[in-house]
Amino acid sequence: MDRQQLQQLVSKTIEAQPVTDLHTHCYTPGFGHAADGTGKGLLLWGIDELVTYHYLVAEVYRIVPASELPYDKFWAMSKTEQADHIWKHVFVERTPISEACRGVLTTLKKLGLDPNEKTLEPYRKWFAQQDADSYIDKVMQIANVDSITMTNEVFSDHERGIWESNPAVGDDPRFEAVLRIDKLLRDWPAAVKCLAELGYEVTEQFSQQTIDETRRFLNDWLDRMKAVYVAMSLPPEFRYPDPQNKSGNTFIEKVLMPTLAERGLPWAMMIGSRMQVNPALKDAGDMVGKSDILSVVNLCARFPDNKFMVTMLSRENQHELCVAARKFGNLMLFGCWWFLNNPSIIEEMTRERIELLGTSFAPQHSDARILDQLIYKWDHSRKIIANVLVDKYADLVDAGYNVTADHVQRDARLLLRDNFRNFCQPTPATASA
Ligand code: RAT
Ligand code: ZN
Repeated sequence: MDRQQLQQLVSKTIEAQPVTDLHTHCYTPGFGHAADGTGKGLLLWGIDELVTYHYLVAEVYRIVPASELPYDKFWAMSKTEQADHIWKHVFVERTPISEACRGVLTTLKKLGLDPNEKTLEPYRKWFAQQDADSYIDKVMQIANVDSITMTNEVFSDHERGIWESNPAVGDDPRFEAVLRIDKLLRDWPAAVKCLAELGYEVTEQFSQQTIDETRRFLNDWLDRMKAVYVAMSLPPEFRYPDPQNKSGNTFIEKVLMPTLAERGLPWAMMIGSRMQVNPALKDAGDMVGKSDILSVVNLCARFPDNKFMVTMLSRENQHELCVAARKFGNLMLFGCWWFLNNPSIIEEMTRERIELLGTSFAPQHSDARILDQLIYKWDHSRKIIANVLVDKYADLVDAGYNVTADHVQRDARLLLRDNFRNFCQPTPATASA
């Protein structure tokens, strides 16, 4: 097969392979949605949401600084006013060349709209005609995503209330749930307060009763959500074991690990987010810090019956993290998270991971906060993954190996869908050192 044939085969195969998106912030319509008039819907979609994505809020503040538009004034504006402000300054008066801007353009184009409009009105008219439920099908079809994994924040009173009043809210075959529990490690006293209010007999000291009750809380919510894994975003300072955080160590050892081992479910750790360095920017105010890979190694070694899905936010951590994954079969690397979700870095990380791990990782997740973003996040990433694979297959051809369409198909299936799905199957792991 020559390079041009390879290029065609790989692009076609990667485009055609349905993706199981393992981490998003999109929700079933039962959680309420952007156009339902309540202002509280969790499923965000449409042009005003796309343009006010927090990545773009950060970008507009590089152009119109807070000295010209104080943050509180921006947040007091309606969603449409915020979107108009961002569209004018970031998309019309400047060239929309950043990855987050380009994403909006790709999305509009793939929806059949012209991305050159000077105002948002024509888009608003188009989106107003869509119905949330069938729009999900449309977006999934364009993005070729076969399953959307939610992020279900058990410590959000609003979201918990929805699960409690409508236990079937997660029952939509297009979506899977994930139990998100940052507070249990990031702020144990606040988590204890919340659990106590919910009727669990817990105290800040880890008595056997607190251990049992916290496990009961996790099991109750894993059952209720039918969650496919448990997730946390953790700071760069996260350590295991952590001499400064005894309750954190105990929570991991006595609560989280045994609960998940018993159920055969992974713990997804997203490590390296330094929260709120500029709180005035709200969701756009977080940043990145370098993390400690040895802590992940310690977890994988000490808990061979547990499974760990890990992504790190710092580019500098990626190589060492790949090496760690070579040592432990119970460690699955995933995605190019947040500030890494840019073409140059996706390419670099995907090459590095293939070179060190073959096809045994999950190269990407969308992190879509707004449903329509599935379209661009996957369009952009698929192209990069395909290009990297073409180079890698070309190297095999140079080595005299016969690369066939079956090889490409098998690899596409593993990378975009089955590595994640298989890893989440409720079976215990056994780390191989
Ligand atoms: O990428 C993002 O949108 C971040 O704000 C976070 O959602 C992050 O991905 C997370 O899940 O904490
Ligand atoms: Zn996320």
